[in-house]
Amino acid sequence: MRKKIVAGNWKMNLTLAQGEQLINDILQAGLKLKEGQEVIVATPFPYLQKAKSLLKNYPGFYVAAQNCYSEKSGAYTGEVSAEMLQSIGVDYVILGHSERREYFQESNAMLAKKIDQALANGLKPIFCCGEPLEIRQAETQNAYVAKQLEESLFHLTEEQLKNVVIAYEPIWAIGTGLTASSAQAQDMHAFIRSQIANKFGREAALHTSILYGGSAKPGNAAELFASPDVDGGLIGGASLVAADFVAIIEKLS
Ligand code: 3PY
Repeated sequence: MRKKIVAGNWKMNLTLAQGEQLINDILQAGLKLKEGQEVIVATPFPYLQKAKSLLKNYPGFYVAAQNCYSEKSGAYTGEVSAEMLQSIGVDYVILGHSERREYFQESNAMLAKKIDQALANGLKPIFCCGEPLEIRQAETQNAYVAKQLEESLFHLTEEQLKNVVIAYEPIWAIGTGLTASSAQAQDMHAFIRSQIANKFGREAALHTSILYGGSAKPGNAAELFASPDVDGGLIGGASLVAADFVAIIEKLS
């Protein structure tokens, strides 16, 4: 009913030749995606077109950017607009990754504008949310994530929300080797779904894919993906190794 997705977030890694090799190695594995399953590679900007051309004959495989700017166009040196991404055939865009929130001061309000730009240009946002360690320790993660959803997504219409994928990424599990337990992930995913249901209705909530991100790897993917509200993963480090990424994709049910 809702899409099951594994998305690889390459972050700022690999040369073009290495990226091309990685995609070819993934394709070599001959994965047979089931109906409703998708694989996404989120490459650095300069490789998007190449990635798209390598994947274009493979149904179920898509390309994502890792960011776009919050304005339509203009004097914003160094930025990349959603329209530019659309013009080279990009399908998805990751928005609000915790690294962007932390190192580039992206606020919930700015992310709302980025979401609008992405949707207005036919890109599907993968909207990241998640709490830092001190919030988890204070057990206030639900309120923290609810605010992120409210301030960046809840201005959308139900129709627009259909094109949004949510990724829950507990910050304490990103690049740290720590992973949320499948129970912690399921609890938060169910909470996110309940928030969407309250705002947009039950149907919309049931159709929204919610991915888990944060040190997901072949060894824990099956357990994470088995939870009823976990619809796949946004994969960091393990997406840079073809065998690991393929093994994670194979855990999708
Ligand atoms: C991680 O797993 O480290 C990620 O940041 C995925 O986006």
